[in-house]
Amino acid sequence: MTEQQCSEADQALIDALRDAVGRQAVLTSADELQPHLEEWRRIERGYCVCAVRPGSTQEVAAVMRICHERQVPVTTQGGNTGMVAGALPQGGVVLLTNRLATIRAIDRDNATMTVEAGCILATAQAAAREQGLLFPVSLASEGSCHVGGAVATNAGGNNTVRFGNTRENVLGLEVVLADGRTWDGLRGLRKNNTGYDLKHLFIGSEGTLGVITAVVFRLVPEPAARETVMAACPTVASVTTLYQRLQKAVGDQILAYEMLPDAAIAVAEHHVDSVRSPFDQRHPWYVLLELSHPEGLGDLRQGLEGILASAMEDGLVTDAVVAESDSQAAALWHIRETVPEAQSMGGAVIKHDVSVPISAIPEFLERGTELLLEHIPEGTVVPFGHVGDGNIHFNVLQPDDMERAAFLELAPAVHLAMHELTVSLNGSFSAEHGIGLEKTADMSRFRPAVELDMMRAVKEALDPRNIMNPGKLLP
Ligand code: FAD
Ligand code: 2HG
Ligand code: ZN
Repeated sequence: MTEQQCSEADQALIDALRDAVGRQAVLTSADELQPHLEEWRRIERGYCVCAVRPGSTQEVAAVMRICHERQVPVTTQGGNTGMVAGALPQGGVVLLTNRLATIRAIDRDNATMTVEAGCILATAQAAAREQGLLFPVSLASEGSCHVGGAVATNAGGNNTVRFGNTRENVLGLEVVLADGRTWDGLRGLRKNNTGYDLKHLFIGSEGTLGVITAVVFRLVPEPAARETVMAACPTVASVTTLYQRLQKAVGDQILAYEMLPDAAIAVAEHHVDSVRSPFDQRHPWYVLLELSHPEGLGDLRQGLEGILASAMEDGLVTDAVVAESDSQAAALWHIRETVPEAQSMGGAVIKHDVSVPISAIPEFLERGTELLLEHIPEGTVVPFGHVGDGNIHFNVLQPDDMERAAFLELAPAVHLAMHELTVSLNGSFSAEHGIGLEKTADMSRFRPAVELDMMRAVKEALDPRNIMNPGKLLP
């Protein structure tokens, strides 16, 4: 393994970091650094002097003191599953959280869990489950993203309709500030009105204000009964109308309400052997919905069958598959969870993570699809995702007969048009993935000056030397 060429200042930085966290915990070779300089989408690339892997909050504090003193940028990286290149360093030090992975405590009676930032999300979920509790945040990337990354991006995911975004599930944080001081805010309280609620500044801050080292999450009782259904729907309007009916009938039992167009299932089937549509015929749209109840199954199944029967009578649903076992439910979820990866298997993807009021979804889907096809007539439009939150991943896939570079060159104009449409419908140009490196220009374009001023004032107060993930989030 070859060391990168580096300046005297860089070498001094590396030596200081090695003294602080140990030689093994400072990575400098090109081979070791490579995975941390690439992103999941394989579009942007990063660069850095070195990566550090601190093994404790104290070591994170030591790293920050060194970088603060020398005014060296620090980019915190968790599972590196982010979709907006937020975790890609643009120089300086990459701070990896994967050695901070301990579950410090589970308080069953308080229904809370204190967990270090580098713990894989699925590991935290499994630990909660062992105690009969449910960790409410769930994403397709949960097998590799970290809880710290989920907090830093305020990740949404599949259970948001019931439990909110990650923010709504965080009770306390431990954060190392830019200057190396540690804030211990690890409280497991549901009520605490003692001045500004500082944790909210760090949730969704994408590593621009501090390094989150540990989190207290609220947990909820593990539901005793779950029902998973895939329903085929003729139109987008039928998808949203079915949602309204479910809300009225079983509102707080809806755990997930996801939408897939036929193109999404076709792409997943094409690229992934284990994916198969559960229907004999193709349908334009599908809903994957999950209901859950803390107690028995009886009423839940009965209620669901009644809703589905009347939806079929009214033409909102043309076919439906109700999972009869956990493995059937898992197979239905497998289809949904495979879509992000399958899309990328056929080439590049121009992504839009956007949200509009649920009432605007049918119009948005129609106009958004037209708009994408105007720009890329041969593209496959794949609008899917968390329709119950109004959050659509309005993606378009690279056509077979178009070069990757030519396709990606179209991205800025396509993004602008799609984001303008979204904002004109009172929507958001970033529903759940954040801003990162990708959407800073949209921040200037779409967020009012007064909001940007307030954000800059917060940034200046907490990171006066601008070393925390510079170039991300704020234009
Ligand atoms: P990273 O990608 O490593 O980092 C993301 C950002 O957070 C960066 O700005 C980074 O600097 C910052 N950061 C990371 N850790 C810390 C920390 N400890 N302290 C301070 N800052 C930190 N997102 C959703 O919201 N909903 C989804 O449904 C969803 N599904 C996904 C499915 C797939 C297949 C993939 C690949 C991604 C998906 N994502 C989704 C995006 C991504 O997984 C989430 O944003 C996730 O929460 C990021 O976690 P991570 O640990 O990978 O963070
Ligand atoms: C999901 O919901 C993710 O699966 C990824 O947010 C979205 O692939 C995408 O665009
Ligand atoms: Zn999503």
